[in-house]
Amino acid sequence: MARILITSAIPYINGIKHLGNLVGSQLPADLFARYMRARGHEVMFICATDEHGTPAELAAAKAGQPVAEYCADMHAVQAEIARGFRLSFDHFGRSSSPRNHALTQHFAGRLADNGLIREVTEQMIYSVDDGRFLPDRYVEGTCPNCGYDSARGDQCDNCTKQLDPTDLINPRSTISGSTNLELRETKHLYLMQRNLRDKLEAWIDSKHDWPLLTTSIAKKWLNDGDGLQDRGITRDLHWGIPVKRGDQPWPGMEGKVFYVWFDAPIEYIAATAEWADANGLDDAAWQRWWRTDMGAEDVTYYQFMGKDNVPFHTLSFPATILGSGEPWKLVDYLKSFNYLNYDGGQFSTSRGRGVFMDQALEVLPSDYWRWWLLSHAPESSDSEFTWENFQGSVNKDLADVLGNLVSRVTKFATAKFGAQVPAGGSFGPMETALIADLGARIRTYESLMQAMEVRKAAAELRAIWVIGNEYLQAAAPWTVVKTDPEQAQAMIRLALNLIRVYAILSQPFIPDASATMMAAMGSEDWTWPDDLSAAMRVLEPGQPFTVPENLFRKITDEERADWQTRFAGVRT
Ligand code: B3M
Ligand code: ZN
Repeated sequence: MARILITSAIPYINGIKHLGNLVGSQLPADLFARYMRARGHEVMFICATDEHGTPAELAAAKAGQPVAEYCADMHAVQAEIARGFRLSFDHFGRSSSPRNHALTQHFAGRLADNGLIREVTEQMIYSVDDGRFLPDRYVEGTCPNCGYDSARGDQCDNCTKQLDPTDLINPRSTISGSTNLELRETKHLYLMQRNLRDKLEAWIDSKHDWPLLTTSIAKKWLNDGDGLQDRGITRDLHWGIPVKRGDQPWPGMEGKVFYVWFDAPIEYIAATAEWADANGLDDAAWQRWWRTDMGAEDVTYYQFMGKDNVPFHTLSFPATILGSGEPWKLVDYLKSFNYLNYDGGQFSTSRGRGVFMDQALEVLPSDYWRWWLLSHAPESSDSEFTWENFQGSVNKDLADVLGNLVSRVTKFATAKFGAQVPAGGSFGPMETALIADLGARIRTYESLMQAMEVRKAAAELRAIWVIGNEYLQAAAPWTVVKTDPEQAQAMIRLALNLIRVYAILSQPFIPDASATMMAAMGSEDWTWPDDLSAAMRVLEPGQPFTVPENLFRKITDEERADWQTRFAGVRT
């Protein structure tokens, strides 16, 4: 039994995430966590909300709420939706937790002790009327590049140029609209990542089994000159983790907070501590996942994220960890994803384009979405959600292939032999051949799941369902029963066992349907079919079973058209 630590990139607190966000981190991480648990490993699966930074403050202001209250509410909303999608986090934490405050301040203190922090005095925009500095999105003005008059301090939405607040022409405060702005000197802390370049490079080079998408992004940032700049890790904001050196004040940094990207990845660790707290456990309980001097040397750590987050996880966060000089666990395997597009364009949170997690669950149960998203995960390239494709996958894979097999077998068996596993006959050459074929496919499925080849694993699982249907088609117990009822009983006994095995194999993808299938077979034995021949005999003659409710329904053309229209517009 191995020990597996899994983290998903932590979603920003401001608003409900869309399906593209879901498939880029939380959902594949859940797939992997479920699979690893099913194989009997000890798993710690961590996620959280990312609650700091200007987006959180601005969203709270828009909602007319104090930011702490807004974050608490939105955390509850996101946690509820995560449950709706059956995301099986061991803990869904909050980056604003006391644990993250303490750990973030601890890391900053260690980095300073190790000579890796320098103080930089710079000119920033200060709003006299608002009585505060205006970092990032707190200032708007005319883009120096294209003349667009509502460019934001960090970027122009019109021409996409990256900006500094001081680049804007005719700047104004987004808080008050005030133009009574001036440049004032302010001091910030910079993490001297450049000093850690060699260490980071050696570490990345040692990761021979990382996917190309991950290493190419890491290398690009490492070598671009641009990438490994020393990085400002503080901001003049109210909401965030106060700048402290460990538990000591940091002279000259009063009233400032750490930059959101400094504290967000530390929340992976903090959320594990929150997990221990929530379960009444001591510090050793979470440290054995994170501290190699406390038992984490035999932990394998997997991270899941969208490609835009890779630089922060291959360079910035490791720089924090390595720079601390303490024995914290570094990531062993980083699985990153491309983007999922929506119906001929991009998903967009700011424009409300696409299907958002709450809306998806209003339309159909989570298994439908899980199956489509995972079987179309944007791995080697971007992929696209279309309603036609979604309808096709659901109707074919889930309803025609899997759902149909379950309903056909259980209904026929009940009608002909009653609601118990029939006892007659014994497995013949066809059954033996199916077991051999299935066994080989399960081994392939296992290696794809282990390698986090999400799409290929889904395709293999589908193939596993298909060969069950092909067997039934060829064996035709509904015909055989007329001439050789004993043999037909053996076939049905095999098919009922097959349903149970499918429940186990499919559970990481479609947990609700799997639970329904297992319950219908009257079993609670989720043992992974290492020995398939034995697994196909677990349901013994006389074992009662039931006909489950229709596992999956088909999506009609009318519904598809309706949803297409409904989600084409802008979410309000
Ligand atoms: N919240 C960005 C995102 O949701 C950011 C990830 C943080 S991971 C530590 O894509
Ligand atoms: Zn512009």
